[in-house]
Amino acid sequence: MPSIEIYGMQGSAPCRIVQMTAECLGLDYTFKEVNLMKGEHMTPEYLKMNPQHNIPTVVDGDFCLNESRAIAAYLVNKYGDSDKLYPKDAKLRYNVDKLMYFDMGAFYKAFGDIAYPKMIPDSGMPQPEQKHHDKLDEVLKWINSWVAGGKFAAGTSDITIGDLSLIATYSTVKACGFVDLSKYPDAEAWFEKCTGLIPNYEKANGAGAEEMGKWYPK
Ligand SMILES: N[C@@H](CCC(=O)N[C@@H](CS)C(=O)NCC(=O)O)C(=O)O
Repeated sequence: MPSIEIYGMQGSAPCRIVQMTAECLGLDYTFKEVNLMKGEHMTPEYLKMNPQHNIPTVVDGDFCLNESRAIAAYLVNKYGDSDKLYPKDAKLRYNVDKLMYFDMGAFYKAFGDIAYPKMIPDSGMPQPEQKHHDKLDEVLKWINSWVAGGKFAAGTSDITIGDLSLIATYSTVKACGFVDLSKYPDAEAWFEKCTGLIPNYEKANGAGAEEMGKWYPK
């Protein structure tokens, strides 16, 4: 199995999606730290790999990729010895794609609207109001309903990259500690089940989520 390079930071949820995908595939990877606080994502070398200057960037041979969920799909397409993580069946693939778009556009957005203004007070982002907490509650209720009865989020019989994408955000919400997740018992059970299925979970996601959680003022 060849090796890929993942450029990023452990705290970054998008980087953790890629790491969890690599772990589930048994793909060898080298993690290369790109410290955003030190501006390492703006160097000419990094911009050559990823002109969008975000993390993660993945280097697979002479191919440079960015956008974490698209990277996860690419890795399964290229290296998966089955399509379980990213089913080829049109309806199931739609379910998985929907989760990944939902994670980026709704779940992480709802989390970020609350967390980032607190973590980075001088960001200029407006401080969260009740409506932002209500939105995150609505999103979590949807997730809770999708995984009710012990299901994976896309309704598949195996974990998919849709679950991995949601887990990256869910674990970050959990680590920040501002939501009482006991209100979503099916989501809690799903989270525990998924973390037990992802090889090297702590290295790939758990420790990074905790690191990110420390930034949220307690
Ligand atoms: N949609 C992108 C988001 C990546 C992203 O925004 N990464 C943040 C860190 S979590 C970043 O690199 N920010 C610095 C920048 O965009 O210049 C993905 O999933 O890969």
